[in-house]
Amino acid sequence: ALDVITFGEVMGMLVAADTGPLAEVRCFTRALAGAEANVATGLARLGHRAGWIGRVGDDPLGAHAVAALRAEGIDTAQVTVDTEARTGFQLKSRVLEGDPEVVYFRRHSAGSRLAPSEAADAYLRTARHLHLTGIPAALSPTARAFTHRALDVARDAGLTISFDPNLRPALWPDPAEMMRVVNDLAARADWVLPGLAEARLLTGETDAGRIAECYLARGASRVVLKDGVRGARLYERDGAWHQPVFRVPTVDTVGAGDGFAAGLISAHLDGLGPRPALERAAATGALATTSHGDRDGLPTRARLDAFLAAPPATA
Ligand code: KDG
Repeated sequence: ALDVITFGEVMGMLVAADTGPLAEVRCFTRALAGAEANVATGLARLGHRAGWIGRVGDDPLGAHAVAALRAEGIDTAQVTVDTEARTGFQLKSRVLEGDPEVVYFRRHSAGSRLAPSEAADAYLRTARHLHLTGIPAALSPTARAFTHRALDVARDAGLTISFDPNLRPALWPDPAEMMRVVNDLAARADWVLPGLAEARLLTGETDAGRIAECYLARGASRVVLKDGVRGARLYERDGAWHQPVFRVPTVDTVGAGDGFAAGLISAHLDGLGPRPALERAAATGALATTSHGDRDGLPTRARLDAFLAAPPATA
């Protein structure tokens, strides 16, 4: 049986080796992108049994992605090779500070052709926890149907469910639809893990406490608001906790939220309470930013333990 299942689109990625506009960069390094695959990778490195559901094309990017996920020990029993479409990919720039530029080549990709199936339902029922993000719901009607169905199946089978909105306005036809669909998904999850700016947009509230109340009133049992270098706040019905950010040599902020989610879910699987869970999440998220890839910095259990045994100062 699996501890955690997640699903989404995995993409090939070329990360610029030099700084400058993507149109001018000459050298790139191959990596892998995909928020949910990043979370599965983080969990597998921390020693949990993680499964990822998705589709790739019958092409070198797809073959590389599946081999890379398997090499992490991620279960790929529900990964399909789709002969009708190509694996999506993205370019990512290299920056000295701030967030890099990301450009997608993923319209009508194999990943967007994810669709509900009885086999996926049965697979989901074998796990303890489902992690989902708002990205697949933006990709296509069938991927959105998969998302809704996964929530139904997981709720019915008693899995705990975490949801990271991961707003990607570029993938949605219009912002109103994004807000409606993402809010609907959040209302059916146990944990909601937005960035503070995303949560402000989604709830229309500005104050962190008010945002948390909003999600708790809609049925969430745990809300975590991530606020970059200002750290993260975790709210449950009976308390609130703040975790400052660990000072690490950050080279690329993309993937921090995925590392954070992996750490938080890992702590839950290990039976930890809110305070140590938040600390593990912050540590995993911080370490994810120390590499140029989205996932290369994700720590093994030994690396995480060593980091937390002698943590750097917090901001
Ligand atoms: O969370 C990191 C992701 O943004 C990245 O890996 C790409 O999943 C991705 C997306 O769809 O933006």
